[in-house]
Amino acid sequence: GGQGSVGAEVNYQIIGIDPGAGLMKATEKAIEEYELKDWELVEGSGAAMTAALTQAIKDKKPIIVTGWTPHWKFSKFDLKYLKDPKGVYGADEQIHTIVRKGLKEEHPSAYAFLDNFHWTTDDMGKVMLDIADGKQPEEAAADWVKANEETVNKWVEGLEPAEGKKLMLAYVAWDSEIASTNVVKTVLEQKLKYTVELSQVEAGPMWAGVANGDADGMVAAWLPTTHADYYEKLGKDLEDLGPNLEGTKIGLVVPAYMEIDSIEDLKK
Ligand code: PBE
Repeated sequence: GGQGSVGAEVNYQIIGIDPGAGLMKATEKAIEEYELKDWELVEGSGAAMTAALTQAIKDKKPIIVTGWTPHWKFSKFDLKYLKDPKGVYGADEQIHTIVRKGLKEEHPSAYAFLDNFHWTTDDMGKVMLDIADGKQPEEAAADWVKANEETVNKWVEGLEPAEGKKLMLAYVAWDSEIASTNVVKTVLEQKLKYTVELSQVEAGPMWAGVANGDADGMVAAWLPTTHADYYEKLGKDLEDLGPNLEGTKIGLVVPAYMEIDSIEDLKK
């Protein structure tokens, strides 16, 4: 540490998100492994993190946040991940779709669609950006579905409509998952005639809710690393339908104008 160091400039604070996020656990581990003794990981939410980032960039001030890809912040701002030579944040991973046991038998159309659901970081990015620009999540999702009719129709090809049967999807208020969960809800409702309720919870209850059958499914499982502990504990009580998106990343993110490049630079 010391005066003039990046630590002093940002009050030795890393702006975090909700405590249940895998990204928070990884950051606690990074603080330990890089021996960032004076540093504090500030708990908050995805929304509080992006608000702090937006303000800092407006003021051209330094800031360090816990960040992830896909996320609209990379389209709005010039940002960089700090290098992680110790590999604490893991390599690229995938977002998986997870459903409760028994869904296949009870709701075969929903199950088949959820199994088919697969899109790209650009697709998700489009929905996220619309929401960041002020569209309601349902509206952004409906617009994406409308603009991507061909892709969507492939997901539901040959499936029987469910005529009002109810489903519950769990999610956490991470911008990426607000986007994906709303798209999945829209497709289930528009194309397969389900009535879908969304349950916004913390990461632990999201995983537990699908495992105990309170929720029918979720599209927010970051594996194999970020949610490894949840999967280890609950994986046997769930059905993993595999990746719905490839090419994610998590880590520490800073504005490009900051003169640091690596997590190791935080020690100076
Ligand atoms: N995230 C976004 C989550 C998964 C989705 C990276 C903030 C997490 O850290 O658990």
